Amino acid sequence: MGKEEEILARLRDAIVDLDITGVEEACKEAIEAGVPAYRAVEGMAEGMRIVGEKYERDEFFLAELVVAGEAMKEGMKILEPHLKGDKVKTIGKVVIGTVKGDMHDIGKNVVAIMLSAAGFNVTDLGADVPVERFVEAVKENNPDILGMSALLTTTMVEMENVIKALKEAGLRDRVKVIIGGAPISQEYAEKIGANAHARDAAEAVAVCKSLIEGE
Ligand code: B1M
Repeated sequence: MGKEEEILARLRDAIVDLDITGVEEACKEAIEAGVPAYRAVEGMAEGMRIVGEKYERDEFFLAELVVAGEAMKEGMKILEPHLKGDKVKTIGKVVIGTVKGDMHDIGKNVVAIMLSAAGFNVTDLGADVPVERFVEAVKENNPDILGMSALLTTTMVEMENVIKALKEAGLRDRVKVIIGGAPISQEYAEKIGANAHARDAAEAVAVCKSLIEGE
């Protein structure tokens, strides 16, 4: 196993072991070894996927999900400065948030950081964002793109509610809508009338760039 693979495997395992100090150490080591910060994010995300599987098998409970979430957030604090580019030119404006009823913000944060690094001006509304707040933010900020994240099958329906509310407010034609999160598919995006869907942060950046270019 190469050095990079070894560090990424350690990052993944530290997340699964709920070892916050281990995550921090492996993130620092990744940076020192010249591993691209985004690869380190992916290493942690792989750990989170395994944590989710353990939760489904009743090997982990809510307390473990909370600690795993904290561990990833601590790791992100170390990686974030290395994900940021030194772009001076803004290529577009994005408003992003996790939908109402949904507290999962780690993936949304990764997407927001990667979009900023790519040169987008990002307004992050946070998690548990009500429909009205998304609509208000589109009115106030006049973004090129509205991004919504959902990790729960019970909250993804909120995305459709936001799109309906944008239509009712006469704002739908002013903004492109991209959605993402573990339960979201391309079919779902088409069904609710979103412009696009992305499976991960790297794809979100590519898709947002193409939405801007297609304007
Ligand atoms: Co929760 N949780 N959780 N959880 N949690 C999941 C999502 C779950 C799949 C676990 C499982 O059962 N396997 C399951 C959902 C089942 C379902 O609906 N189908 C679940 C559940 C059930 C719950 C609770 C209901 C548990 C309970 O209370 N009994 C509860 C709900 C709380 C709520 O929101 N109302 C709950 C709570 C939590 C914590 C708060 C403890 C914690 C979140 C901490 C936080 O975010 N601040 C947590 C965690 C950590 C997880 C798992 C383990 C990991 C999620 C994560 O951060 N992944 C998760 C299991 C899993 O996803 N496999 C699980 C890492 C992150 C980098 O990836 O978020 O997928 P992800 O983001 C990716 C892509 O999805 C994509 O790009 C990101 C980066 O590459 N993406 C976008 C995301 N948003 C995008 C937007 C875009 C484009 C791409 O455009 C705008």
